[in-house]
Amino acid sequence: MAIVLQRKRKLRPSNDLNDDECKFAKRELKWVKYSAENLSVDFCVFYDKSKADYIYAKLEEECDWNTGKAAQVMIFGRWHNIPRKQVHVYKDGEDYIGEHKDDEKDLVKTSPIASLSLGQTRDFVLKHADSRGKYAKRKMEKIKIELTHGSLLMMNYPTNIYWYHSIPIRKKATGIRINLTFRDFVTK
Ligand SMILES: O=C(O)CCC(=O)C(=O)O
Repeated sequence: MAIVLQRKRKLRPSNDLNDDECKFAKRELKWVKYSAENLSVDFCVFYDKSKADYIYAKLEEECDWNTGKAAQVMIFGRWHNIPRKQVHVYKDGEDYIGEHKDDEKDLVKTSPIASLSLGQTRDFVLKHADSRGKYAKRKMEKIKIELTHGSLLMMNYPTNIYWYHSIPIRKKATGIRINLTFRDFVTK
């Protein structure tokens, strides 16, 4: 699972958008809101199928996929495994991420965490900390969101403080899924 991608070419600066890109950036998105106790998640189809297909193909064509040491980065003196933190490739439904909260020391806790999905649809499951495991303090409904090809999920503050998230095993999911996660880190 979990392989880093590195672009072979440089990205253009974000203020260098052509007319089509400006139109795309300004278009209306149909957001769906998920709310529960201390949970706020926004979800939308960000790229239609043809755009999502195009980006998926570009990622496959233009990126080198690394593993091991080559897939790590040093942040504030600590080695981070980029695959776990930023880019995930799930080769099929056997690849998964267990229940966790994002706990990077330098994460700006109040910033949303944005997660873009490409390829195989997978479930994203949110569970309140109080409702986990054998010694759960109380019963709370878990929340399941289908992360479809081209979709964008925004996990807003304070969701990540109170809720665990995971991508569970789905044996029937046979395709590859690429996930790009965007987080805001404190810079010194
Ligand atoms: O693949 C995903 O959508 C979730 C990734 C994730 O849980 C994480 O980066 O902490």
